[in-house]
Amino acid sequence: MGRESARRAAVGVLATALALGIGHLLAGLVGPTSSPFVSVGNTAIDLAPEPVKRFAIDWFGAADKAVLLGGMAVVVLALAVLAGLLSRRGPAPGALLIGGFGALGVLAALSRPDLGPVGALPALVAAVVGVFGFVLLHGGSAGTAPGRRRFLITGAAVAGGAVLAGLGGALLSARSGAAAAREAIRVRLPTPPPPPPGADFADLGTPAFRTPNAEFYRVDTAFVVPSVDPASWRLRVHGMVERELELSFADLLRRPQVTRPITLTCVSNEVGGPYISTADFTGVPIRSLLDEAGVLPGAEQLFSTSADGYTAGTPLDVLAEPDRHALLAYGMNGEPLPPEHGFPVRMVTSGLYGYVSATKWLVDLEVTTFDRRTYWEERGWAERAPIKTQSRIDRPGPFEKVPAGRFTAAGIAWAQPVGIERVEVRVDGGPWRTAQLSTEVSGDTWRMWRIELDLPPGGHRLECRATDRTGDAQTPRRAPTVPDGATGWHSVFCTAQGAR
Ligand SMILES: Nc1nc2c(c(=O)[nH]1)N[C@H]1C(S)=C(S)[C@@H](COP(=O)(O)O)O[C@H]1N2
Ligand SMILES: [Mo]
Repeated sequence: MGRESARRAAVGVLATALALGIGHLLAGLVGPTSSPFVSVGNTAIDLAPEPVKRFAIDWFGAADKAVLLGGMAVVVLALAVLAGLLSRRGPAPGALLIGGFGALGVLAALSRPDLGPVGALPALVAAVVGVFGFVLLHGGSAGTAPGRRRFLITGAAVAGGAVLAGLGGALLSARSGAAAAREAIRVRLPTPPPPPPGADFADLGTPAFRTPNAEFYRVDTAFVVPSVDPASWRLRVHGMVERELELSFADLLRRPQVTRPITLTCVSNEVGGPYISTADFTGVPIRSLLDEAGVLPGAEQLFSTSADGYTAGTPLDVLAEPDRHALLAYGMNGEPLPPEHGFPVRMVTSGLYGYVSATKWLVDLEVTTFDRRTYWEERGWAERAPIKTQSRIDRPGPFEKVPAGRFTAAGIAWAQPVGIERVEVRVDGGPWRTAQLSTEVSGDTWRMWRIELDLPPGGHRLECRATDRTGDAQTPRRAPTVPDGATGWHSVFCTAQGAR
């Protein structure tokens, strides 16, 4: 790239950086999700075709947002350079390109369910700053050596301004954020008691019975964690009910408090996958709210909406079951909900995959029929999604080399809400042997298993299968995660080494 081209590319990058910096600064005042980068990121997530989303969840897991952020940064940088390079004669082509993308940013912000028209302001101002900044810098970049020096100084000033504006926006967003409210909040929450002895085989590589909040799996469509202030939080329970309810956070805290250990599971979990965790959730039984509101005949689902516009539908017949544990939770393992797990209030329902039953950053509950379609249903996932009985081998790990002879394999099994009756393991297609189970805490939670094997030297294939408390065995039939959860037996290959 010649010196002139480099300069023009720099003009594109500087104008774009300034635009995004100012947009981020304004978003600090208007609301964190109105930042152009964020609203475009959120729109990209919602518009992404279902297989792309599945790919992102499968391959990047909880890092999927960071990967998207990086990808967007690369695209924006490329466009900014292109805007500069296209503007050989005059600033018009680059200004048009930047203006065009600015307009897309405004449209993205306008389409966000959590943002009103004011939410498009940061993107609008960013677009204007981008276009005018580009034109001005372009004019100033032409000419002779002293002009070049001046350009360097201007460029440094603009870059500095962009960074300062961006940092200012980040600071403002952090201060307005839920994190501060969460620190300040006072909620009576029971300290989780130690799980009963033998509730896990963590020394053998299974997860601990209770998952620490920081290690709890996370799956959601939110590019940045929605920020919900408990002081202004209101929950309406409405639709096909006799009496509409409206609750503040304080109202919720005044209600009888229940704490239950529940194992949450994601429908996107492949056989052997990691999207399963357990916590003590504290909150209010959903059934008590529904009873108070009085569900009208003909109603089918509890349609929940989150602060960022995500929706889910929980079958009312499931929520009406007397033994079903479903909570409006505000506590997790003795702490207020962490921001990433739905602060201040989320749903948790034992026995249903998270996408139909565990709405985070909950703001609205509508009693309705299945005609009302939800975020994931519109993308091809099932209306009803009970958790399928599953088991997983955690030890040995895939292709692990283990000593030949006596070896203890271990893993987990789950069948919420009925619980696990039995886990069996076989080696190299041989006879099934029953594993030893961990102490049962509740049908709502996972159970660990372990079994002592005698492995001759060489390669081996281990398989496991679970049977639930109703006597139903885990099916060997392989099914993909779409539309209502993967099935099949988990198997692991390992190599036993050395003499027995
Ligand atoms: N607001 C909101 N709630 C949501 C989701 C989401 O994308 N947005 N994802 C659901 C899915 S698919 C799952 S599996 C659980 C995961 O909860 P966790 O992230 O606390 O583990 O949250 C559910 N609640
Ligand atoms: Mo999920």
